[in-house]
Amino acid sequence: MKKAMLAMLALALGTVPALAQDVTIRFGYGLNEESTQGEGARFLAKEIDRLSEGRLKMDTFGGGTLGPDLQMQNALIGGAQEMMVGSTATLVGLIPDFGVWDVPFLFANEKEADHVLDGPAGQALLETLDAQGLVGLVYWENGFRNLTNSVRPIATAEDLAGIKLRVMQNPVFLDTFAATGASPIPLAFSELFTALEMRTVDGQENPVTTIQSSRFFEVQKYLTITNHVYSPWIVLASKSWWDGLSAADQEVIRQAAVASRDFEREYSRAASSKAVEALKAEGMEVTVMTPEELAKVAAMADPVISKVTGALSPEVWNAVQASLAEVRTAN
Ligand code: TK8
Repeated sequence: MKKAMLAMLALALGTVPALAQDVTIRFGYGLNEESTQGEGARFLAKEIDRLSEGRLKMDTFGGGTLGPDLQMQNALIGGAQEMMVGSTATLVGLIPDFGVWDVPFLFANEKEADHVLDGPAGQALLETLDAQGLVGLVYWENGFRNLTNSVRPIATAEDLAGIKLRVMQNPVFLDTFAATGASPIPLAFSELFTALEMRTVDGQENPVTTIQSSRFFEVQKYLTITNHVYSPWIVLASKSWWDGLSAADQEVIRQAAVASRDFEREYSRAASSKAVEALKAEGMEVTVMTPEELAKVAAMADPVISKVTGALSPEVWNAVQASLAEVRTAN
């Protein structure tokens, strides 16, 4: 009421351009509020508020309350929800080339991940989302994934045999773990804790920060450090909603998203360095898989990796390889 009157007054006086209407953004994410996703979401909301001087308001919804990643993606495409952060892995059904981030052992460290994701290779992939009704803004960090299970310590490649392992709803993860002799079962993240608790599955794989914030230590005894793949998260907007925003508002959101990316990665890395000790303190038994055993896992997965990379658009794969070569020679 007050704002509308101010707007009319401003128009009548001709002193300032018409005040744009207030916009409320519903931003959903799958992990709980204590997670790195939660920290990143709160930062993004504040930054959007600050940069728009209160004109754009972002409400954050954690714990999958707006639905699992796949459902939110569809809500964004249909224009029923404005924004989200989630795994790139669940975008593969929409755009197979996003499977490039799921290639096991693609990145050796965070520096390589940042360089490739934020460089031309990662940005070109973001642009392919437009044609699918989504706007890809930035990549956040979920992190290098590690294994947990409730059956036995997994120290060797052979130890994976027969472990009922929850994987993301993504063919690369399914095929990779099937190749190692595990029994992969695709499941939405929102159903994972219960599935572990009920022992519908024996184990799962996620970065240590996510294992900690999701309290998987309550239902999983064994943690194996494998760092088998780096998982980015992706901040998405609904394209139909985005197209209705002013260029100035789009710019505010883009800027805030970039700031949130830098913040969230830093936060995630600090949290990650403390997570293993915290998980031990919670009673988890930690095994570090040796490079020799990891090489065996990689060899088992090799036919899958070749199949996956062979099915990618050559431009995407070549751009990723070029970017990796760049960051590796820069050292
Ligand atoms: C959270 C998921 C999660 C991912 C998974 O919504 O599904 O295991 O690692 O972070 O995006």
